[in-house]
Amino acid sequence: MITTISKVDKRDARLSMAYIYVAFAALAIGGLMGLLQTLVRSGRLELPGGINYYEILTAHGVLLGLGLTTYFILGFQFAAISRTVGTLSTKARLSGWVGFLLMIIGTLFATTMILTNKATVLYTFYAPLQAHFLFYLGLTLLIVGSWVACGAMIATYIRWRKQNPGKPSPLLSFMVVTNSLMWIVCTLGVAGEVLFQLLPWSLGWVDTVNVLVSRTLFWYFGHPLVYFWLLPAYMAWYVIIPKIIGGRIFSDSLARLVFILFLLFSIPVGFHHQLTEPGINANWKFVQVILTFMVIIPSLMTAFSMFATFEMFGRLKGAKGLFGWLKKLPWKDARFLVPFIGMVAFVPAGAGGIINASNQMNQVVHNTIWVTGHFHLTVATTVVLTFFGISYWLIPHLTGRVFTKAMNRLAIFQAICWTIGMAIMSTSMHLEGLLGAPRRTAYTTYGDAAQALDWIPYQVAQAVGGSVLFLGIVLIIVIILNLAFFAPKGNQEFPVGEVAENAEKTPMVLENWKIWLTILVALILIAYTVPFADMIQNAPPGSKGFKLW
Ligand code: HAS
Ligand code: CU
Repeated sequence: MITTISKVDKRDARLSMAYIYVAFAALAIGGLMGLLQTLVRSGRLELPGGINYYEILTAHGVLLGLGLTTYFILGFQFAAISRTVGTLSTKARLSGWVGFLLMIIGTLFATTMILTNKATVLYTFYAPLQAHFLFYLGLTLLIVGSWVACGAMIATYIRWRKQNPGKPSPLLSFMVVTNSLMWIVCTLGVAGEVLFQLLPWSLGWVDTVNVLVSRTLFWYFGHPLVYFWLLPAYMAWYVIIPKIIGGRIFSDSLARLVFILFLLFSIPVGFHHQLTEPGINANWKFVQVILTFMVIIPSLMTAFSMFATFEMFGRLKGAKGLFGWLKKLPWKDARFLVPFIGMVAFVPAGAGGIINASNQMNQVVHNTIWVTGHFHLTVATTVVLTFFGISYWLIPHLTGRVFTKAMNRLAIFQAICWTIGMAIMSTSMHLEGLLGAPRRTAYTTYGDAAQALDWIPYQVAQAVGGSVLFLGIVLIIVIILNLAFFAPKGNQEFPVGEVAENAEKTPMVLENWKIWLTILVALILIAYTVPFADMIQNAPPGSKGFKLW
């Protein structure tokens, strides 16, 4: 399939850039909070002005986990849709802006409440911790805004399908639609939690909340959330990296199958975050652990596919031997190198995930800082480095500028800082977690308990890693500002890879949404109906709200 990329439509470019600006603003503020956290936990810093550790921890999680990711992904996905299935219609573009506006109002509500210490409930906003109702209202607007945006993308894809009956859609647009559908189905859970439980409770309309139901609805959303972050990175790995290195996509059908498997298995697995929680029958936890192991398969297929793409490309260039192809890859191009480091990081990151998902081992690591180490490798390294790599061609493409050699060098240095900082920080988090240190905790020596004193050196190491990472944040902001406002004018294409010549024809069944959405709903009902009914029928008395800060 050949996709020609015409010149960028300025109106579509402005829409994507609006999302991307907010993403990097969130990174700048959220990154600073991260630095402060590691310094506090090292025992070397006390926050001034009575600022609370948990307040900045909440700001860090919400701004980076929910803000940076969602805004960047929507901006990238709009660009991907507009470049592959055609310029947005006026209506779709308007929806893109309405979604953006709703999200901005929501983000302002939520951030204001966090920064005024009225919503210090962390990014998972677990009940019975109770935030100001404007925090929950803000989250609702954020979600509704993202639905409007995803709706505009799906509508643009449907327009293409109608104009091209019987043809498989461009791979990138198919991937965007899969991720958007997953997002809409999973956010129904968190929207239900916020609208029917947390909002009425924080407004005082009801006195108590069913804690187990609220957490279950959260994780019904919270796990697919992490794949909503990962899949745009996979889009870049499958479709864009082959073009950047000058190679071909290994298989269009395999890539589509991987995305369908993510759609099916991402959602009915939330219990792997609740394995230690009472009130859920062990058999149902077992069912969801099995489904969790199913969702590892598409990542293993992705690893296979990436190796295949690299090897195919290397051999074409005359590489010999088992690993000769490694020498042929364009190591000096930040648009390749930076996401590649993300891929390498995903090997230990994914292995850690498999440990987490294994019921017995979860008992060892759950609620320890090991888990924090896990998600700084997955989302904050694999995904974020890939997003940086995307930015290095996407922003110049959208702003009509070029990624200069000097910026390329700075980007490589930035990635080295990020890798070193994250390696130090995440490794010490994993090790400290194995020694039993809890996550989500400010500095304390637990009354000089011997075990707690053993943890402190790891926390100092985390502050060292965090400081190197903060340098990385400063550098990425410099690069992004350059690409958005100062780089020389030019023409950067949107790189879309082509499928290898001898590849098979893509079966249309992969694009039959009726089949996949039906299986998805069936899997969700199988995994959740009985335990969910149980949580409501046999609920203990609800809990009143707590403000522990
Ligand atoms: Fe996770 C907790 C299980 C993946 C994010 N995870 C979290 C939390 C976050 C998160 C944010 O089962 C904390 C939530 C909270 O606040 O409480 N996770 C998994 C499993 C996977 C997994 C099984 N997680 C992710 C990804 C995330 C993410 C991706 C973000 C983007 N996770 C868990 C569990 C918990 C958890 C439990 C709860 C823990 C607890 O008790 O609280 C799997 O999807 C991982 C599969 C991945 C692989 C790796 C494949 C490798 C590839 C790279 C190829 C490399 C190449 C280059 C080609 C099997 C694709 C290599 C070149 C060389 C030269 C080497
Ligand atoms: Cu999960």
